[in-house]
Amino acid sequence: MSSAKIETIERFILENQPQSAQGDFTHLLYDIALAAKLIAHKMKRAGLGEILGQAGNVNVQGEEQQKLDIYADELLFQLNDHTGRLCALASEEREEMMEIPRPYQKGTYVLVYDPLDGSSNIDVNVSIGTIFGIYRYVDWETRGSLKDVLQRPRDLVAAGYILYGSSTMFVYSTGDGVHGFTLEPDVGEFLLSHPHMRFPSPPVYYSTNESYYEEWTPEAQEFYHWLQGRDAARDREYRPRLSSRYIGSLVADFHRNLLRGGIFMYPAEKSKPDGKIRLLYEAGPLAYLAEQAGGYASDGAKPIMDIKPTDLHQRVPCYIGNRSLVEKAELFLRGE
Ligand code: P6P
Repeated sequence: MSSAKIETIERFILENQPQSAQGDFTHLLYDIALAAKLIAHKMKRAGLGEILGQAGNVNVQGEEQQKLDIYADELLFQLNDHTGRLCALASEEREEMMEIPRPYQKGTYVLVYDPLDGSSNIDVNVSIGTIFGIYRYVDWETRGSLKDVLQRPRDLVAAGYILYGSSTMFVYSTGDGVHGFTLEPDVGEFLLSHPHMRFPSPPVYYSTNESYYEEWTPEAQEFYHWLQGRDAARDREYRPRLSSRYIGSLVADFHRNLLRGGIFMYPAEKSKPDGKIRLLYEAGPLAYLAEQAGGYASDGAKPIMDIKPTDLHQRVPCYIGNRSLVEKAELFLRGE
């Protein structure tokens, strides 16, 4: 038997919660871990719809057939709307922010989330993920407002993701490092498997959808050439030998790069000057994790952590991973 101690996520959260956290914070993380288990359970059967003979939109259990991302979104809301821990929620699946319905009590935290990022990959059995961030409320005047939601990633008190892959992993930080837990499905517990995760060096991968190359700025194209190790006349200094890995699922690409070292980039494009990745519930929480893991996240010019959202669904160009690679991207994008 290994000497490593068995640590469940519940016990780890309790033993490592920030001093400033009250019980609500701890239970909020528990609730997200519960949502993760329920989504993972549902995910395993995602491809069985046809085989189980679902008639129309009613499946073999007689449940209303729901798209998985709608299911995940509803679940995260329903687990949190009545607990008195939150004052507002914002989801990739919902146009507007969600207030806590009366008569439920308003809480002091805000939950922002992408319930199932990359859900188009479900049909092809590629790993997908849930991304979340937790803020403290800032608007003392109301029961929850956009002011509480539209905060800089730097002001997050916690962030994390769940990766539904060959195994289900829960990775999060409350500001004291990044820690990964793997679901033991037979027991239904997330067990500590990756304590103190940090981007290893030298990095091994770069992740980008190079089919958009012609849409990128010349500076982004030059950085891409550097990543590929192509001869950039003005820059012969040492560069790491990198392999290209991109599966079109942000959480999976980010997670692999966190474990092996690398950079994910989704640059600005002529037709999409803010790129594709959403600031509030994708780039922001992952930027928080990246910095907690010794990495860095930039929009190409400045830290994503310092960008105050002006809109719930605002997009941002995204370079995230090993600090050395992201800072190099900034250098190229400044034209230096
Ligand atoms: P593209 C999924 O739709 C997503 O938001 C991220 O998970 C992923 O990194 C990106 O879009 C993929 O975008 O344009 O390469 O298909």
